[in-house]
Amino acid sequence: MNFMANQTPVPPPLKPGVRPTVDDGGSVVAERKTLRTQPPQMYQVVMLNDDYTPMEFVVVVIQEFFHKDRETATQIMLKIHLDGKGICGVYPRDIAATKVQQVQDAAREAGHPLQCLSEPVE
Ligand code: TYC
Repeated sequence: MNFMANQTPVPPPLKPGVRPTVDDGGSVVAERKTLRTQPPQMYQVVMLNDDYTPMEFVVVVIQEFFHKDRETATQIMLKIHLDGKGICGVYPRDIAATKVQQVQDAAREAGHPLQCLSEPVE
């Protein structure tokens, strides 16, 4: 007896959670994604306190390299003195790195141990 003669083949039952795959004939669909330009990552220049650099030197450095008026520079210096560190300015990465180098060069030149660093914001 021939059981296959006039019967349509029945696919095996699907496992739970498995959906049948639709044969798309191998075509590839490109998804449209709008890529927006992101603002550059900003870096904050952080100055650290120490026990030796004179307050006046720090104030002048902040005025000169971070373009703060004397009042603001004094407030930033005092914050660093009291808290151990403080932000002198926020810039794109290369500019922040240049500020750090300028401060360190000026401090070494004057014989002070003043330290600063840059770090990404957030
Ligand atoms: N603590 C220093 C002093 O008493 C002053 C100072 C302030 C040093 C800020 C570094 O980043 C600094 N002379």
